[in-house]
Amino acid sequence: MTGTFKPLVFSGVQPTGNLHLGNYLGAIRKFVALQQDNDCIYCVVDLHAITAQLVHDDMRSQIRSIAAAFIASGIDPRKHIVFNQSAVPQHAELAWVFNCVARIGWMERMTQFKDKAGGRNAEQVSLGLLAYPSLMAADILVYRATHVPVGDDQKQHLELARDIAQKFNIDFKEHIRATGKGIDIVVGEEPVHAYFPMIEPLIGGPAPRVMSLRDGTKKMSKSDASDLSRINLLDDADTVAKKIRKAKTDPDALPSEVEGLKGRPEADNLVGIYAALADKTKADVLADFGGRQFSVFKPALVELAVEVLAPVGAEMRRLLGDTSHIDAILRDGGERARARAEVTMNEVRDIVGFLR
Ligand code: AQP
Repeated sequence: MTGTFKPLVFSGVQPTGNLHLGNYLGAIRKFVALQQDNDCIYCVVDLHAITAQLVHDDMRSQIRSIAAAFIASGIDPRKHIVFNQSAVPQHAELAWVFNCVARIGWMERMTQFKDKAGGRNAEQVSLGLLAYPSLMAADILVYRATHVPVGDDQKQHLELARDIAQKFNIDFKEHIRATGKGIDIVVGEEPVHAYFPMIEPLIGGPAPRVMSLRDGTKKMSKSDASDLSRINLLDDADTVAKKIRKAKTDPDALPSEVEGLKGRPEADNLVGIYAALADKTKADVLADFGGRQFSVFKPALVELAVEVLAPVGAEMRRLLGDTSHIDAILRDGGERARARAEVTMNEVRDIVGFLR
């Protein structure tokens, strides 16, 4: 008889720089929506933050800032779990097991590794940067989480996490049976006796990959040298207005059909942002703005962006004014996460065959 894993949502955000609209629409806003009907664990992934750059002088304030963004956006830390990754050492322990399950070639094929390593030789990038997806798989699977809301840029890492889970399930098949902790599931057409679930990425909506305001072919990113390329959650209304006003566009009016956005990356991006902020589809937005010039659309986008983001920014500032509150939330979340992760790790230790 086949079964299913208990649904559990997990996701994380790195404490590396100011959160921007891409993080908000691609991830955090989805976290908030999912908490209504699901058990959710949301993590500030500080261990990931040292993969690309080792020394951070403001790590603690960055961690608090991400946690504040979660809470300010509407995540309930009492009903769900909000914590920072380094408070739960089981993430790193499971990542080590996964480092031994995964193959080096799988890691070397990751687009994000190739982009971040940027042709530099192996002496200049950390081993952690290469192994990053293995830690990401452990973040999710140490809770045996089933659903992961992320932006489109993380799709490849989640596919890799599925490969790691699948290889673990196959390599340790007999050991999993012996512990009685696995369940029979179907993967594709195949029945599999699984300890780890096949993670389902939750990517989608009208803005799964928010692009730079300066170049519609590049992802909006914390590390872009130009601050005009992104809207930060802590930008004030004037700054948001200035950035949208200066956003690159083309000279044509907006089309009436979504098809008409093809080959117009900047227009497509701004329409997607509007749709995501308004909880509409791109087709809905074009039904209202088709045939209009950017001189009409941009002010409407400014108004909407400020309406949605200003309360989040204001609440973040308020929360960050008293760090003891945020620290208490993270401490409590860390304790609850640790208790859950230890259940999985004890079972993994038994499955692998470590003596405890
Ligand atoms: N532009 C984006 N559009 C949609 N979603 C995005 N995410 C990031 N950028 C976009 C999603 O936000 C979540 C947290 O991201 P992260 O901080 O863990 O990592 P990141 O992808 O490395 O963020 P940045 O801004 O792109 O940083 P740098 O500049 O260092 O590369 C994830 O769910 C991610 O998909």
